[in-house]
Amino acid sequence: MSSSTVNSIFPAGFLWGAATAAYQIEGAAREDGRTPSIWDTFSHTPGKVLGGDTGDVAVDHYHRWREDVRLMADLGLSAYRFSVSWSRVQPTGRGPAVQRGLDFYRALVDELLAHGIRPMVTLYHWDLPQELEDAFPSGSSAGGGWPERDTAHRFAEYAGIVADALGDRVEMWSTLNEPWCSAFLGYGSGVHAPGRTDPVAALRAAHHLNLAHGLGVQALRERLPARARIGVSLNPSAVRPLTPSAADRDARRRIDALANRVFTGPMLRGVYDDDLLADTARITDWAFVQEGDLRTAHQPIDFLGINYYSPAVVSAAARDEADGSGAPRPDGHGASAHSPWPGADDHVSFHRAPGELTAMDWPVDPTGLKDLLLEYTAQAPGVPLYVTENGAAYDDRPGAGGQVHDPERIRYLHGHLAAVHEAIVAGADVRGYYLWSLLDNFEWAYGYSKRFGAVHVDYATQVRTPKSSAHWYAKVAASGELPGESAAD
Ligand code: PNW
Repeated sequence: MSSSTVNSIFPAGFLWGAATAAYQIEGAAREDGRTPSIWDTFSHTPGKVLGGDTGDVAVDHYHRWREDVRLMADLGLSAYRFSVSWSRVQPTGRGPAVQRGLDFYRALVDELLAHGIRPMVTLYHWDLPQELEDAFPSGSSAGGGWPERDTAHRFAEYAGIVADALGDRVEMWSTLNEPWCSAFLGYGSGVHAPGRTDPVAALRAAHHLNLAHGLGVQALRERLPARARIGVSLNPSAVRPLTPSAADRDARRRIDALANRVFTGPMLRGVYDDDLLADTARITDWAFVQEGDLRTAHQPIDFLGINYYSPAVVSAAARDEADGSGAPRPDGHGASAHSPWPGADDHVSFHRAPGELTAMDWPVDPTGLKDLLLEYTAQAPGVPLYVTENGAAYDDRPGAGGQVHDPERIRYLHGHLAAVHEAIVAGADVRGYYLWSLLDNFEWAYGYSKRFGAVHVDYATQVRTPKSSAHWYAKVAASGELPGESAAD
């Protein structure tokens, strides 16, 4: 990427943030009226999460939020993205709200604002109230949840509750985090909650998430003041063909449809593309898409959040070449008993992108981020972009004196921030960056084994220690300038 020794100056007002999600940090899983979400059920099911880890305690943010806001203030962050636990504020997923749950988030927001930190609320970061997963509105025998249309309406009602409670003090609102993961890892490959493995359910879930987004935006618009900014966070796949051959480019097209256009089609353009419908025609006729749904999903949005970690490389299916050997992987990039790619398995093989690997075995390649930012600048003209997640897991261990030295993470962040800057110079309207994550936390199917935090957490004592990357990021945030490469290490 940039091999310059000159500092990259970010636009004035650029937000320097960090991100978290409720289930990954809060703990207090049974306090103040909170009921189980699908992630409580899933993590308590033996064999689903590495080491049998759960979010019961997590990093105890529910009790340590003041300390955590102080940490952010000490690091000079100007923005913080967190999610609301649905079952903490509306335990059954329908009906009246629980005031204590709402009070927690109001107090958190007030504390952030008192420290000059702009909150971004994510309404849904994967923790569906278990009661909604257990409901069977259309008589399905497999379960309810996102494959059921009613869940989208329940989400809109919940969005209204949170808007009523926080709308006077929160300006930035995101409906969903990474609906691809909710639909295809939750109901397709089953490596995320609720752990179902049914390609039809996965596609139904994707549609109802699109519908939920649209209904959610409508519910927010009705209640929020005009200054509110409403958007969504997607994890678009920066997917490349292994070779320029027509066959490999067709594999790329298939994954682009299933990873990206299945959401951006409805949300940004009000359509499901014909090739997506054709590729999945043997699985479903998409009869669950009702008249008007696409119009509902296609709401004007005020920003688009891009979450990015690593690119994907695909080719036409060729079993012996692909690195599909290893154990099932939560990212769907390895052999797995159940695929998160309905209809694509006979056609597509995944390959390792070049580049150093993080502790997730995800290759480091900042160009993917620059490419995505420019691609969505073109696809959503006039819609400001935020990088709502970017970061890396490494095997961080406190050294002598308790300090955590993580030069790999500094290099990762430096490379990706340089990519963001290059995208801005090339015309992308990127308004902010939220590092994933503020704190080490519950990394879903990997439990506490993967540390993404800029701040180290000792899980035995809950002691927080900013890693060297946190101090580095604080300097970048304070100056609004990314040091030239020679100054990165
Ligand atoms: C995102 N994949 O998750 C989430 O938004 C965060 O909650 C999470 O901690 C972070 O990225 C790091 O994993 C993903 O398998 C999980 O492709 C899995 C995948 C992508 C994103």
